[in-house]
Amino acid sequence: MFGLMDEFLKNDPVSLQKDILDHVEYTVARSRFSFDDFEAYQALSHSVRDRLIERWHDTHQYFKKKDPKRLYFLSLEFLMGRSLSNSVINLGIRDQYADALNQLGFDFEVLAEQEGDAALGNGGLARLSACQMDSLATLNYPAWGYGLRYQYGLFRQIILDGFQLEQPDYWLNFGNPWEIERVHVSYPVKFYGTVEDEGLNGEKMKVWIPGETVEAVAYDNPLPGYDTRNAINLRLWAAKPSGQYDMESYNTGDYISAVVDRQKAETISNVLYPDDRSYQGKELRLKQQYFFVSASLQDIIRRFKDSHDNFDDFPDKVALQINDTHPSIAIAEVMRVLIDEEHLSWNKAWDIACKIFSFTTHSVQPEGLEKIPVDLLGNVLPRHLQIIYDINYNFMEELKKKIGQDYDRLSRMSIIEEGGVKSIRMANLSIACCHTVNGVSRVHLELLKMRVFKDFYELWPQKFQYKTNGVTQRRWMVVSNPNLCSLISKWLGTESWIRNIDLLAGLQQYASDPDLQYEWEMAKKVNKMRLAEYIETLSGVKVSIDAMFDVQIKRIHEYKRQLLNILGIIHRYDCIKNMEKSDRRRVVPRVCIIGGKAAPGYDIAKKIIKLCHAVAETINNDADIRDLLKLVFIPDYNVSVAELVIPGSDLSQHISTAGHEASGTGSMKFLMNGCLLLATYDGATIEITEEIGADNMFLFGAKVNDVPALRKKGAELKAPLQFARVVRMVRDGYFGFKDYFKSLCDTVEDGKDFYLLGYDFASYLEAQAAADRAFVDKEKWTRMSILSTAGSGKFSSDRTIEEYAKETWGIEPCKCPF
Ligand code: 26Q
Repeated sequence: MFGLMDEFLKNDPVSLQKDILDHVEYTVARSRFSFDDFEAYQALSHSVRDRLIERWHDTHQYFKKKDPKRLYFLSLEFLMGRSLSNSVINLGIRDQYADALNQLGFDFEVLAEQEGDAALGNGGLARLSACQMDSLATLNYPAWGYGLRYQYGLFRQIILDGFQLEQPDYWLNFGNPWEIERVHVSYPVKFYGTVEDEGLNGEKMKVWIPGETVEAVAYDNPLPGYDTRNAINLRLWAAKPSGQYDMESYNTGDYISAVVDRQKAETISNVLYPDDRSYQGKELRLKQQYFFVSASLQDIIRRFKDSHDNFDDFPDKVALQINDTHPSIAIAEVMRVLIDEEHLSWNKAWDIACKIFSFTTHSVQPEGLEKIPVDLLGNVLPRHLQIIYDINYNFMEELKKKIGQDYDRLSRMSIIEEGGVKSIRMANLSIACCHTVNGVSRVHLELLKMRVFKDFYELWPQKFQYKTNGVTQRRWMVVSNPNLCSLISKWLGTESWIRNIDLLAGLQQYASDPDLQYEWEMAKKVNKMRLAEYIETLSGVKVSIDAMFDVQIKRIHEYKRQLLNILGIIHRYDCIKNMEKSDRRRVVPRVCIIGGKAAPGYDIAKKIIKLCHAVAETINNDADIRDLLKLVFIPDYNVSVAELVIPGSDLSQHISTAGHEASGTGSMKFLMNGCLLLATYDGATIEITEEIGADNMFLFGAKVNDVPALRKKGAELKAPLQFARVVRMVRDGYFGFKDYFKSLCDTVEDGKDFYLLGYDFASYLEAQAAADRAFVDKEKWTRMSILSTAGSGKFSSDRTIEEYAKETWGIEPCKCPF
């Protein structure tokens, strides 16, 4: 199988050039004597893709031969961003391509900028899936990702007069060289219809007679590991009209409407739902969930049956990971397939389901948990509803044996929620079946145990675990911050940290070394210049790179408290305005940078964006303030914007109300890049503090366990005067739009301030003042920065994936020989 080794594509500059030019001519269909940057990018990508496909084929043949237990990672969202740079770095051929392109008169970096982002996800959860896929490939795990190939990714954010507008992200417009359409890998997915009782060999059987069939077609996205031959697959499904026609409507002559109806099938994979955790019970969303789950399971079972004929072996060969509850209909689908199609007994099927599924939850609020109205589920997936009822019946019987007739607790734990709209609680279904329920940070698990899933924890304590999130250093350091990386490799004397991140700890011993400090500051300066140019092109605001770049980039949400940040900026502005001119010399200049999208239906979040622009308008145009303070909003925040902004930041803010951020992963990216954190004790920040020491961060605010008591105090909890003053400035129309901002100001009034902005304000300002003091002491700041990078090792997704592999999935590496 590997005898063809010497026929592999060659990677010397001459072969690469020939390859690129051939793609210009035959793939892009342009003349090799005349093509622009975009065409060059297309040809280049196809050339890289050829190399990817080679490894991907070998990996899959090898997996087939070895037949290890495989992990199937089911997620409705993957936020992959761009692929070019990441691919050539992981394949180890970036420099060769850069040389080849140079000789053709092109710059690799310029071509890489031509690529659009694949934004098939919302935020943290989706980018986490992408980081974990990179680690799975790099660590040689036999894993597959499964998801949906949306035609429209997360909306594009346009800012008009400071207001957010959403525009569709038709990302496939110019083709996507990173995917391989597999027209022959397709499965029918069924919806609607009825369930009938039938007798088979004297046994009663349920038969689902569906009302609609849609075809799922596979699009494969090869994902290369770093420094390995392994390349794994992310298989995304697209909906196509089914090959099975409704002959009747054709024959009755209604040809046009029959074709139009068939075409409607495609809407299933059309558009990604923006993250609105309270937006539930939509039919299309349920169809998306089932569509990708059904196709993936058909694919997984077909692969299993290729080499096995007994389902007893299934749990030894298959681990299914459910990324949040979004794919949890898979549990009912596995039961349906095993019972109705494979004719296993209920008990056998349930035993298998309980052994193969594991579940990770990413939320902290019980009200954020997914519910599907029974009527909706019964209509779209009638057989699944029956199965869920049966699962619940068995679960309730088992529970009664353990806890007796405690009806309150039984009804809290039931998979079925009675009441106004009778619904299926997808989290309860997931916990009832999965062998493991993982939280995403240590404190998140505590919250799950003590609050969100308390009843379940008491019943099955052993199911509940946590795996602190991590991010991949390949993308978040090597791709996005090459200056810093070459510096690190030089000082460590090795590049091995790219695969073994614990080696970064070796930087600690040099943290005070003046030579490293100098080089470290220079690397930061270059990144700040790049960011400053970007800001100027975007917003016309000129910023000084001597100022502290203070950044908060993430989805806009009340609990993430961008409003606290903006109110802090208003306070800073107000202080400068009221200072004697001579005192202004002591002010540490700041460039405050905010970026993020608000869910289209989330009013308050949209007002926060507008307030940011209104405040920026006032401050940036106040001649009195000059370079002492600037505020810029970066529009259309996405993965590639993050890659540019993070390396150029000095300070980053992670200031959620304690107990609300399950983990947070942005903080880890900043940490790796030597940006200091200004943060609350929430999510993974608590663990970051343990790794790098509280004195290397700026921490503030109420702790997780303080929050419930503080909330109880209500209006008794008086916000400090400084807070009242800045809120009053907004209320009184200092920044205009007085009426529009009223409801936003109302959310932080005494007694209504659910996210405790008023309570945390004073300590927030203190933390900011500490950051100012540290920044003017360059030696101290740079040492803190080096120690941040040096202490970031724990937050690599490589560590997270090793833990999942050993403790949850039970999979072993399967390394394809070179
Ligand atoms: C639900 C119903 C309908 C439509 C959309 C949704 C939906 C979509 C996305 C609900 C939630 C999400 C995303 C959640 C998310 O990103 N959570 C974040 O996960 C990160 C990775 O674990 C954590 O670091 C963050 O703390 C957590 O907020």
